[in-house]
Amino acid sequence: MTEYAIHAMVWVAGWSNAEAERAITSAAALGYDILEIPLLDPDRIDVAATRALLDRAGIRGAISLGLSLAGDISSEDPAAVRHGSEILHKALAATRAIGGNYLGGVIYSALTKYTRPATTRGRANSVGVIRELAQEAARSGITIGIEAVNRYETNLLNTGQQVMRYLDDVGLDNLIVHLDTFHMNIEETDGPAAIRLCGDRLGYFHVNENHRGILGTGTMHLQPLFRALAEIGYDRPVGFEAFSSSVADDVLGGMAGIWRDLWQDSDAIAAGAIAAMRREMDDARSTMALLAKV
Ligand code: LER
Ligand code: MN
Repeated sequence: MTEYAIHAMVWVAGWSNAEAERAITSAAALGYDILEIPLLDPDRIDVAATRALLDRAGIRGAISLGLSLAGDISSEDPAAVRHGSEILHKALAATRAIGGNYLGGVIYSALTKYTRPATTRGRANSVGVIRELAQEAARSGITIGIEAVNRYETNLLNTGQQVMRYLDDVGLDNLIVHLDTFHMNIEETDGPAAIRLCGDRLGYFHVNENHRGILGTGTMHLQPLFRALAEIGYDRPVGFEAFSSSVADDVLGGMAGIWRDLWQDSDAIAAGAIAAMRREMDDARSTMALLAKV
């Protein structure tokens, strides 16, 4: 059974206990299985309270983040690499403490617009830190997700193919490719082909409209993407993301360029998204089953 996830910033900008309660109870009430908590600063989470809220709501937490330049593990500056590594290990501890099994996102570089290409030494630094992180994560059964994002949010991994090469270099099996329709729409030559190429290494899939607003109101064609997911037998999480300046915080909102007020009614867009994702996934699986009989 596919698990459906949703990014907490559909409801809240921060993670006070009141914000945690709002996002967790709202996601659970709409039938989501996983709430993805953005944790750019892992010191700012009350893990015990978060875990209690998740347990009470009967859903699981996942942690995602984008590193800042001060913690850029793809840098050649040892202080930045060290700081980034500390952030990631704290985020891993938080993932474990809330009972989660997934830590991912732009954890391999800063989430920012670079003005220079990644360097060989910087990439090697990134691979080294992620290898250590994944080794530790494996001890608690946690999967590490490497999310390909567009050129304005990293200079290191913009496509699924690049992520697969990076994973080959890390060389461990608790890492997966994380794709996102918003970024794929900008960077992939052919979205469904990218999904097929990643195959069973695809482990997390973000669904976004092309403008990151209300699903179904933009130009994103979900059908071919979900058919490709069905074709590869994808049965891992499918997660909804949407960002609006009326909710997003200054930090992640600033990093991801969330300048416009694209929606206000969080519950309504979250309800529409889970219905759309379920419909697309179910239709795609039925179509594949019919085609298999031809
Ligand atoms: C960044 O643009 C992104 O896609 C998100 O998954 C970051 O949390
Ligand atoms: Mn994403």
